[in-house]
Amino acid sequence: MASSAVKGLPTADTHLRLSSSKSAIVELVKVSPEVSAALSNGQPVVALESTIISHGMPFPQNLETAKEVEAIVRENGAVPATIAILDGKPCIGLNVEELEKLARLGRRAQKTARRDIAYVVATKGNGATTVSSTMFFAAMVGIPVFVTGGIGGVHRHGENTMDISSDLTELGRTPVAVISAGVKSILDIPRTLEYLETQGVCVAAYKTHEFPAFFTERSGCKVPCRVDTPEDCAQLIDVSFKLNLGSGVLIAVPIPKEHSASGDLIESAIERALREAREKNITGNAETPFLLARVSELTGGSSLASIILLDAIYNKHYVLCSAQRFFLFC
Ligand code: PSU
Ligand code: MN
Repeated sequence: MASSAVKGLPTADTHLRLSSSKSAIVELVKVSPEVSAALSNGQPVVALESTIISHGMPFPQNLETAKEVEAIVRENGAVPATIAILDGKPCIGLNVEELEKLARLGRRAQKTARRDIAYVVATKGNGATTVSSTMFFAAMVGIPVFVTGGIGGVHRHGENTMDISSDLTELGRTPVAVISAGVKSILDIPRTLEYLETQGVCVAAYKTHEFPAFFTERSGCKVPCRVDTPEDCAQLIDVSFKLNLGSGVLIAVPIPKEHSASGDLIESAIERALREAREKNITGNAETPFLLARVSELTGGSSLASIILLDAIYNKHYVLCSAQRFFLFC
């Protein structure tokens, strides 16, 4: 033991021993037989998050949507791996019973970002993974592509509150490609893009130069990279990983024009929901679920409908082809 070690504190040696060995990690997580087989056979696997299931919409739409998204992944020749923590066990790939358990738990499942993972596992809780924790687990087992709806970002007034989603730092530190419909305008999109730049994240938009705002194609913010085909996406992801940049790639795919809900209606609902959140002092990780639920109420469910539709559509059109082709390509 080094003589300078402070009594009672771990030394570099003990730290090494305490940090998880590979086999300890494998024991902590459960990879479904289907996902495990696909990974060892080099078949394409697409990771999916679970906060959208627990907190994004009510039962039973959440279960229907989750199943529908998995079916789209399969139709496109890949194996879906929905990720969640059930009874303290991080599960990579859920079977139908597990998916239903999570859908029925709804908000009783804990919204689990990177910072919450250890606690949910240690207390044998049920955790729905956000983008950050889903990326973490996807990278752990070697899933390079992850498809989701909206990612977290810098909140409006984030320059004062410091409320910046850990999704953004995760994108800076974890080599997974996240395919997303962008960032909702409940957040501060220009600052979100600035923050991603600081984190060194490659941000590309599909068939556009503009970063999409989830419900609408346009946010008014330009991105430096434009990709026009699934092959472009695959190439970008492949090069980023081969260069060992260590960071993720964000590919934003706008909602198709014909399906985007009325931008004006949703925008005004967002403004109102934001005011209400301020008045009720709803902050921190409670803010996004509050805003999403309120916007859904204020728009008579049309934003919920749009979320469901979006999950069903954006994958089908482009994204899963890119995930699939990525594997064919490499
Ligand atoms: N944005 C959405 N829908 C969502 C989320 C964000 O439009 O469901 C979820 C995602 O799981 C995302 C998380 O990773 O919320 C971000 O939460 P926070 O801002 O607390 O980091
Ligand atoms: Mn937050």
